[in-house]
Amino acid sequence: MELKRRSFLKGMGALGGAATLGGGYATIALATRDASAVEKSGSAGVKHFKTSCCQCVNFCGLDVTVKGGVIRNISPDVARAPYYNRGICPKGVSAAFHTYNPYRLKKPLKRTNPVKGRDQDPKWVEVSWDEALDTIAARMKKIRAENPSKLVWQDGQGRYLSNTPLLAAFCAAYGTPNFVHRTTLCIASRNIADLVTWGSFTTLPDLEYTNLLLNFGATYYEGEQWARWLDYQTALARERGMKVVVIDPRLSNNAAKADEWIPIRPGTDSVMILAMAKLLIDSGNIDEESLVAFTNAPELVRPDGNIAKTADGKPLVFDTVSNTTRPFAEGVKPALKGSWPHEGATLKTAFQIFMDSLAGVTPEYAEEVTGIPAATLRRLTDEVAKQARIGSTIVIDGQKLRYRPVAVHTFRGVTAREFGVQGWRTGMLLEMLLGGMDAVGGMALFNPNGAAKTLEPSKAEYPPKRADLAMSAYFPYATQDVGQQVNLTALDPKAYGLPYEPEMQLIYGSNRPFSASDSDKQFLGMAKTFNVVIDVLMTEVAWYADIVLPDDTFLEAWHVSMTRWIPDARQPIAIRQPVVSDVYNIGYDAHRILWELAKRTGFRDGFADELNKKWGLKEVTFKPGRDYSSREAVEIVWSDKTKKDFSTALENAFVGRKLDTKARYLSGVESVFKGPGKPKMKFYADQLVGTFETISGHVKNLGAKNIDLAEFKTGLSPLPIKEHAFPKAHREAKDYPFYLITHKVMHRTQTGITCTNPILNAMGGTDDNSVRINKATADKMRIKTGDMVVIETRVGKVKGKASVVQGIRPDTVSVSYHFGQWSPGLPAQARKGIDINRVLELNADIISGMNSFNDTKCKIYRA
Ligand SMILES: Nc1nc2c(c(=O)[nH]1)N[C@H]1C(S)=C(S)[C@@H](COP(=O)(O)OP(=O)(O)OC[C@H]3O[C@@H](n4cnc5c(=O)[nH]c(N)nc54)[C@H](O)[C@@H]3O)O[C@H]1N2
Ligand SMILES: Nc1nc2c(c(=O)[nH]1)N[C@H]1C(S)=C(S)[C@@H](COP(=O)(O)OP(=O)(O)OC[C@H]3O[C@@H](n4cnc5c(=O)[nH]c(N)nc54)[C@H](O)[C@@H]3O)O[C@H]1N2
Ligand code: SF4
Ligand SMILES: [Mo]
Repeated sequence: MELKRRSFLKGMGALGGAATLGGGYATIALATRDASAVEKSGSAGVKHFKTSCCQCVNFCGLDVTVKGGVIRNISPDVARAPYYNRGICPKGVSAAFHTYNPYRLKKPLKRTNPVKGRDQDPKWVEVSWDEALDTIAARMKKIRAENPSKLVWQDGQGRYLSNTPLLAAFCAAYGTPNFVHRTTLCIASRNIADLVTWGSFTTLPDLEYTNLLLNFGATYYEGEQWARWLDYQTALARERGMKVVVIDPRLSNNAAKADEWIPIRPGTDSVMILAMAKLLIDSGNIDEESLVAFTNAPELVRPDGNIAKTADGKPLVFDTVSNTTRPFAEGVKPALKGSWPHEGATLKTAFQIFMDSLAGVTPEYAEEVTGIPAATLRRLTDEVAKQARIGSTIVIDGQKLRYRPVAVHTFRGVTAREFGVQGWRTGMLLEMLLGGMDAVGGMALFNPNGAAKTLEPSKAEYPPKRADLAMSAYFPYATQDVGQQVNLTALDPKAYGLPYEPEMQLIYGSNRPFSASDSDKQFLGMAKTFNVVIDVLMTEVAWYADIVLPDDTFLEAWHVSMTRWIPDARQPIAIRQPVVSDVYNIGYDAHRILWELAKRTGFRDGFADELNKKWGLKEVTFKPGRDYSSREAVEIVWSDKTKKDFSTALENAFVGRKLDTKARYLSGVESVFKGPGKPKMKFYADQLVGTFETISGHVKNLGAKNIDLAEFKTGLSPLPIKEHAFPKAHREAKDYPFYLITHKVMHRTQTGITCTNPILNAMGGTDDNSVRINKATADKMRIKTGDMVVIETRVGKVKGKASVVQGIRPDTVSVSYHFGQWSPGLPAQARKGIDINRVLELNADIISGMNSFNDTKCKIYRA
């Protein structure tokens, strides 16, 4: 039976007031395409479902109460606490409103106005699922016969809903290399800094033992990944006495709760850290033993920047035992500092080059660049040196372990920018100087890998194969795709030497053009392709679609969920399960859409085959010749991965395991990198030098265009240098006096979803965003809270309300993301506020392809 809007809204009202539960619900009849959940819940009984949230990248465990087939309550799953989240946030608590949202898409829609634009009415007509799927499949067939690369897949939230292998298998079976996720809009530069430094990615502070946390703009009280672990663990650690220093141009909630807030000038963290590094080195407060044992800091560098190697490729060090240059083998004691003649050239250790490069980076110079008083930097560095307890060990469970209780931490603060990879490399170098990588209380690393391809020069291919230019000469280490590049390439493929034109985009759970900097330009690119969008709302990307397909929400659908690791536990697998069933009678979910498209386009068996490969399934597998429902697919993956009965999935929604002390501290950098004959962490990222040489060759020999070699040389520097604190937008926009940054707010997630959630919108003050301006600045300009002001950048202008605050640097303004959506298909409440991405400059990070978010400069004036 159809859900009638009036009874639905009545239900919503009652849901808001938990105390008034009762009447009304029995009248809401729920469609039961996949009846399992509703059957289990019964019509009157109360049932609890364990599942995983997917409204942001935290993937928290949820415990959902359903009564009479209606979601009544969402709480944290207490069983997940030892493995990850202790609580959930307001978005998770109110997720029912996402599912029962009257603004959801309910039927497939076809555009009848061929012209795409913000101001163009697409003139939607409802079509049947068969018509929609056949139309899409016909086009996919045609493209596949011509050149399958012309189909570009893009996803955002969608990948997290379904997990990577499902979507990757679809693209592989179809034959397109253009499988593009959103990570360069998110934290690709952080991940890729990790990948080029220690061969895998993600680090967390080892909060159980950390005594000093240096947090560079990570906001686990407002946003952040791992937030529902970090918030609780920092609280515990602070009770123990841990000190927190937050470095952020803005008084974030984290800064407000810290022991110290250091309001740094945006983009200049590298210089702050380099100055601290120099102070530590000059005062002898570094862990020389760890630098020699684990990193390539003692390796000898040739004048051309490459590491000197033996004929069979072994890096050379200077052995202080034999006084000769030789590989780091048993019995060799490498020198950390110094230079030596070798075969007619002078070789310096990588560490010596780093020291030499710091010559001018004094605290006084850093003060000039960062705005942080030199005395503050000296005091902070002294504190770091004292707290790091270099050389100390601690015994835990009978294991004697390196103990360095100082952790450097960031997410997007240092990385969502042009020199994002270098920014986070600087942070890791600081941790390496202290010997804190994988040490107790230091920086915990996830699965370090000394054999990773990212520790070698990139092929930096030219011409590029992919529409997003990933791994090409343009973005040589973009192992996590370049989300914002597809639409830019579509505007002019020849400018990048792409041998074909992207013709069709299949977009699942992403509002890509809206979420990238200089977003109007993104939409120009999108207007050129045939677009199919699978979403739950008429977002901006849907507004530019040719066909829109509705989807079930994460509370209605089966998915294998992404999970999060923490220093002392792993969750190998988690699932989402429907707690209610297809509330709006949509009839299809994304999973079924993919099977239908594979079948109708003619690659269903290939899809099944690729699913087995991408999931690495061995015993329980997908078979050719049939479709699978999403529940069946989840059951297959669960069974093969866990060898446990599916009833345990229904009951727990995840499996977890705790790590013992040995696995936690001795299986990472200790086993992969330590000592003679082992690969080394890249203190000095020599592979970037080789990569630069390859790219220079492509420019000279193959005529690669749009590559400024001087900029690439700075970007691909093997060591972080002070130039990384001066992004292009800061250097060039001289007439724009203010730094413009963005941040997240707790009650909103990205775009879509929460913008239509009535509870979150009703919360006072959170239904709007504003331009945060420092009081001294505002007074000078006679701007008061509530005044309308214009933000003008080199890209464009936007208007918004001013908020005059103390908690931001006088030379900086900040605007929260998530607001100002403009799709006419969204309700008015979702369209309030400032769409800040329209005015942000895009100067992507050369190494990773990361979109720059926090580098723009602007003018501010009263509207
Ligand atoms: N509520 C909520 N939570 C979320 C999300 C959400 O949308 N809403 N999204 C999730 C996702 S996908 C992600 S990737 C994470 C991201 O989580 P965070 O990394 O916490 O990301 P941002 O909100 O981008 O935070 C940027 C912070 O950096 C500061 N900053 C800006 N410029 C600089 C600078 O030059 N130096 C320093 N040191 N700081 C600077 C800003 O003031 C801001 O506090 O959040 C996740 N959690
Ligand atoms: N200025 C500025 N810009 C930013 C940020 C910032 O802090 N400041 N944050 C950046 C970050 S960290 C990220 S990760 C990117 C994210 O950018 P995107 O990859 O574009 O992701 P979202 O905006 O989360 O888009 C998610 C889409 O999925 C849809 N959706 C939600 N649930 C479902 C579902 O169940 N099924 C389907 N099919 N669709 C669903 C939503 O309606 C929405 O359209 O944005 C970035 N943009
Ligand atoms: S932090 Fe993210 S995943 Fe966790 S409950 Fe909130 S929205 Fe859901
Ligand atoms: Mo993100």
